Parts: sequence; C-alpha cells; structure tokens
Amino acid sequence: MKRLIVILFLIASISYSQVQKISLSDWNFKNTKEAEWHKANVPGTIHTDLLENKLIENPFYGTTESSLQWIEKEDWEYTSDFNVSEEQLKNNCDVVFEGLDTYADVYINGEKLFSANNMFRGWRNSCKNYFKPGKNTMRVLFHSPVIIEDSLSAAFTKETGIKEMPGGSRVFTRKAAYHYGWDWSPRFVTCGIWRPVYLEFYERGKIQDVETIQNISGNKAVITFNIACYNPDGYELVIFENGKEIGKTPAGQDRTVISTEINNPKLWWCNRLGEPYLYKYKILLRNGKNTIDEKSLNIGLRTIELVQDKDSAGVSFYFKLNGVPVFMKGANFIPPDNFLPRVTKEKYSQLITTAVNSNMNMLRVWGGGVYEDDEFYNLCDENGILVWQDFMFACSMVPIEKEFSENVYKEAVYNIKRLRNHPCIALWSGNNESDEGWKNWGWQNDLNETKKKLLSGAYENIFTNVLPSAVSELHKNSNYVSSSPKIGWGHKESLTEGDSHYWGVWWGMEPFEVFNNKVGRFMSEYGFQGFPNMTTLKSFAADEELFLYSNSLKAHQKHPVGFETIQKYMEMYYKTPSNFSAYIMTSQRLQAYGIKTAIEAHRRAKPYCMGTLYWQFNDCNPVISWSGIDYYGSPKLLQSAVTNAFSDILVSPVEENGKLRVYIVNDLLKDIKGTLEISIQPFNGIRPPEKYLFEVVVKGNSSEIFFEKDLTAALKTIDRYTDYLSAFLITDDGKIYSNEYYFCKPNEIKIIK
Ligand code: BMA
Repeated sequence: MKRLIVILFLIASISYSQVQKISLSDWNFKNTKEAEWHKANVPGTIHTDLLENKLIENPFYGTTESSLQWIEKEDWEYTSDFNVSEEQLKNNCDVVFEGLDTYADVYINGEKLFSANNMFRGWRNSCKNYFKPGKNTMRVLFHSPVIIEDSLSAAFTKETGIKEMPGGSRVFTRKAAYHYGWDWSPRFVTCGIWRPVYLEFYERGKIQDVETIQNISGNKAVITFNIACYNPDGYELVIFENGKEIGKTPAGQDRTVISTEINNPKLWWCNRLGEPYLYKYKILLRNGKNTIDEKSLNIGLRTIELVQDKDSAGVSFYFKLNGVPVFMKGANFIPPDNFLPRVTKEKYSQLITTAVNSNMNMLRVWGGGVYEDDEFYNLCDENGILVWQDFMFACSMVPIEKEFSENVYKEAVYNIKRLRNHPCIALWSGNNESDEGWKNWGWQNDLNETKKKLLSGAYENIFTNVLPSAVSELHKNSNYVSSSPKIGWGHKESLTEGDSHYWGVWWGMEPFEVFNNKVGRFMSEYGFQGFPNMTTLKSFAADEELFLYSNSLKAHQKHPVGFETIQKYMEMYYKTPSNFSAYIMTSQRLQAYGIKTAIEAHRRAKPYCMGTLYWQFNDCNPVISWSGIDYYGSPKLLQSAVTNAFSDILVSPVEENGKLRVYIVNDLLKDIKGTLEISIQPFNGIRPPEKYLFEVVVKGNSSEIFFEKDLTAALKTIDRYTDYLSAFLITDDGKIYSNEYYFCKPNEIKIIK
C-alpha cells in the first residue's frame, strides 16, 4: 500500500512540462547481409555484442585478434522498438546520441533522421514529426569505416597525386586512432552506439547549455553563468550555491547572464598542494513551483596559466596554478579499454585513485584515444588531478577538404562545451606528434613543393586556426598549444624550449643514464616497457604458451622490436634470468629503474624543467607495454617506483659534473626543516659507514644541492661495486624521506667481495 502511494505521488508530481528523459536500452543487431537478429547491449560495440552472443571468441585471447579482422569490413545494423504515448507526442522531442562510432544512418519508422560521421561528437535531433502513437522503431545502420576511408583515400590520391596521407587512410575518419592498432593496442576497428542514447520530451522550456566564467582577484571571486535556454514562456532561472538560493531572474529566450560574488573564496588546488574544493551549484528553470529543467555544476575556483616565456636558455613551459608555478607529476592516459562502453565508473575511479595515491597532479589524455567520459573529468575535479587534454589527432597529417575541417570544428565545439566547466582542464593541445612527424619522420620525402603546401596548409588550418579559435571563443582563460611535443627529440632545441617527448631511451637504444642529461623544460613523454604480472599474462596465454616469442606473447607485444629492446637493456643492467617468471619480474625492475632515473633527473632540474609525464599510465588490453598499471588494474613495480619518485619531497643523490651530490627537491609550497643523514657504506658491513649529518632548511617549491663532494676524491675511499649511499631526510614534523644510490649498474654490484 505504502509503495502504491509513493508511485501515485510520483506520477502526480511528473507534470508534462518537465523535461522527460527516456533511455533507449532494448536493442537487437545483425550483419546487414544476414537475416538473424541477436540481442545487443547499448551502449556497446559490435565486438562486445558478438562476444556476448558467443558468435566470436574473446578478442584478447591468444592470437584471436587476427581472426576477427573481418568484422571491420561488414555493415551492421541495430534496431530498437519503443512506445510513445499520445500525451508525449504533444511535446517537443529530441533523440540524443551521446556517441556513434562512426559512420551511421539513423532511421525512425523507416524514415531517415540524420547521418553521423564523427565518433567524438554527440548528436541531438528533433524527432517529434517522425513518431506515431504506440510502437515506434529506431534503426541505426553502421557502414564499414575501412571501406569508406579507403575510398576517401583513393579519391585524395587521385585528386592530389599524393600516394598516401601520412598516418594512412584511418585519418579520413574521425574515430579513435588506437582502434586501428598501436604499439600497445590490437587492431579492432569496431562500431556501435558507444555512448548513451535517449529521447528527451520537453514542452515549454529546457536548459540547453551553461558556460561559467570565473574572475578571481584579491579575496573576491565572481562567477558568471552564461545560460542558454529554450524558453518561449519566459520562465525564471534560480541558482543555488551549496544548497542555498543565491539568485533568481527571468530567463531570456536565448541567453541569460547571472553573476555571483564570493568573498574569501576557497580555491581549488591540485593533489598534494591543497584541497580541490568544489562549490556546488544547481540551476533550475522554474514555472512557479514547478521545476521544468535543472542542471548541476561543480565549480572549482582557480586560475591556470601556461607560461611560455623566452629566457636565457630558450622558452619556458610551465603551469601557474593560482599564481604559483607548480611542477607537474603524472603520466599519459590512454583509453582504458579497446571496447569503451565497458569502462565503468568503478574502473575510472580505480584509475584516478591510483593517480592520486601515486602522488600525481596531472594526466595527459593522449590524442590517439578519445575525449573521455564526463565521469573521468568529474573524478579529476574531485581529486585535484589536472588534465592536459589533447584534441584527438595523433601521428598524422589531416585531410584537405572543407567538410573535414567543418566536422572537426563541430567536434571541438561539442567537446569544449562539454568540458569547459571542469576546473581540472589545464591545457588543450592540438595533436600528438603530428608536427614532429611532418618535420622529422620523412613524410615530406616524396612530395614536391605544391604537395607539401597542400598538406601543411590543411595542417595549419586545423591546428593554428580551427582549434585555437574554438578554444578562445568557447573556453575563456584557457591554454592551447598546437602540438605535443613542440620540437622533436632529435633536435637540441627540444631540450631548451616547449614540451619534450624524449625517446632516445627505448626508441634510440640509449642507456638510462642519458636521462640525466636530456632534460627539457617539460617532459611530456618518455618511457620504457615492462611485462605485466603473470596472472595478466595467463588471461591471454595458455600455460604452454608462457614463454618469450610464443605465438600468444608475440600477439601481445605490439612494438616491432619490443622483446629485443627489453632484452638489450636487461643485458645492460641486470642478469638475464632463464626462468620465465623471473624474467617478467626483472623486466619490471628494469622498467622501474629506468623511469625512476628519468623522474629524479627531471625533478632535480626544477625550475628549468617543470613537469614530468611518463608514457604510459594504463592499458586498453592485456599487453606488454610501457604502462605502470595493466589492463586489469594490477600494478607493475613501476607504480611503486613512481609513487616514491613523485613524493612531495625527494632526496636525490647523483654523480654529475665530476661531483657526488645529494639534492633535495621540495614541491610543497612551504619551507621544510629537518636533518639530512647521508651514509656511504659497503653492503657487507666490513667497514664502518662514512656518515654526514646536516641540519637543513629546504625552501618551498625548490630544488637544491645539500651535499657535494669532489668525485675523484670521494672515489679514493668508495668502492663502486661494493659500496652504496643512503640518504635520509628526517623532517622536524617527523616525516622520513629516503633514497639509495649505487655507484655502478645493478648487475655490477658485488654484495660480497
Ligand atoms: C609515444 C606516443 C605513442 C606511442 C609511444 C610509445 O610517442 O605518442 O604514439 O605509443 O610513444 O612508442
């Protein structure tokens, strides 16, 4: 009875003037060439639907990937039946697809509503006139992306005489680049309704979009809400701040601007530097007591400025958060699955929690993936993780057609509007390594001047015109760079100006020690592979396949010479075990050792260098890759190594310029007092340690040398192979930061002489 009353109350309180959102979740799918329909999951992908229906094997298992390549060449269709009432039909109705991957025609009751051609855009279309009372049918027809892009590519070659677009024919489709395979991803060119789809019925009002602009000066902050509504009857807008009504105004037909002032605002800070405080706002569109529509927003008050100033060394690259230069510590984030609708809120939460616990304050959403789901950015807001957001372009040039750049503009508008109110967004970046590719990877070799001009013109248009104009128009006070890195790693300027991807280690086969010298202004990529843990390997390889170069392992090593590279470095630094599980652990030790070396070098070089983001944070499939946490969330040794190397205070011993030095890097904004204890001693304890004790004051936001000894003199008493150095900073408030230093490579250490 009680339940019945509640239901009756609910029905009574839903007046039709309210915006009604109805998810379409009951779908079937089939290959267009076949007759049989199967149950589909929406949001979903064709691969996961085929898997759920047991029509294919697990795409990640063994060598299955190669046998599933036929899927990308087929056309697939999805249908859903749903009811619409006479009552609902009196209202306006939009059908909203938050994501369609990629070339899709959408029909209602046999009539075409629209066609989609961009995975990164959401699609809203008025559909009232397509509906009838009772049963209605929605049909979505997905065309094979590879067939379309191959024909676009052939037309491009015919028109321009250019053999191939740098990046290949995938570049003609606005779809996640890693779907086509990457050096850590299998190739699954999937399709599907990958984000939620729903109907929205509304009668006489709707909040369409809210832009917030903040102005913080002194101890006052002003937030301006720029609200777009459909509002033919002039309903009022009411704003609540942390649950309290703070303003009310009749809403305009089109735009309404409301401002609110906050005295002594609590600022939003990144992880480890303060609280990522969020003011909670709710905006209601109201007709008397009836709420017609509402929007919730969490606003973090902060300023974020990318400083690129000429200086005596070159050009700086650092972020000022709330006016303070902040050293960025983090990694490159890739999509957490090949099949994106499987990425749950829990998965995002696990990843962001790892970032927070690893002392990170920034993640770079890399341009060959996707603009992540809202949930990712909400978690970054709540946890103080700043986001370097690439636009979705990686390692390619771009098509020359006007339609392409118009499509990109619409994609930029959609995503900037979706993300601009998040305090976590620190930077918009045009692309990943396309500028570097154009200048350094031989893409221009076979091109005459006219062809070069054609391609560079299209590039310039997108990255120095279309995208930055969209950013400056729609996201006030934000930052934009056209490409990451600014200059390729083969050029010396890559270490003196802008951000840098340093791949001399790994791709260039240079030893880890080179990380100590190749330090740029902001290290936005560098990395080294490590095998995932045994349970992860066992998830795709049968026991008898658990050895190097087995078919299953080869299918999960996507780098052309990945195994060989790991092996060469292992021989440089460790004893190569013959036992497979010991080999895996040694590869993880090797990876951790290399990346620790890099991070410490970058941090010691502060403020010359002001950021370090290693490649790569996570995985999209169980694979041998550069990640610190694997597809299942299982950490490699790298993750604990970076947690230590990213700690607020780092004690870092090093041999440099003929000296033995111990640095202390303090990323906190306050001075730290304590005792620095250094001891140099043999592993076997046959000699008493050489000890040094200093009272130290480590200035806030600094990196300084606190111990220095001439190396030749020091080596008179130190034996490189049997001795090690340990350094402890014991702060006056009782915290301990420590590090160890070996005077030789790990495989040269002699514990007992
Ligand atoms: C970087 C990235 C990716 C790649 C990684 C490892 O340059 O931008 O393109 O996966 O190197 O090779």
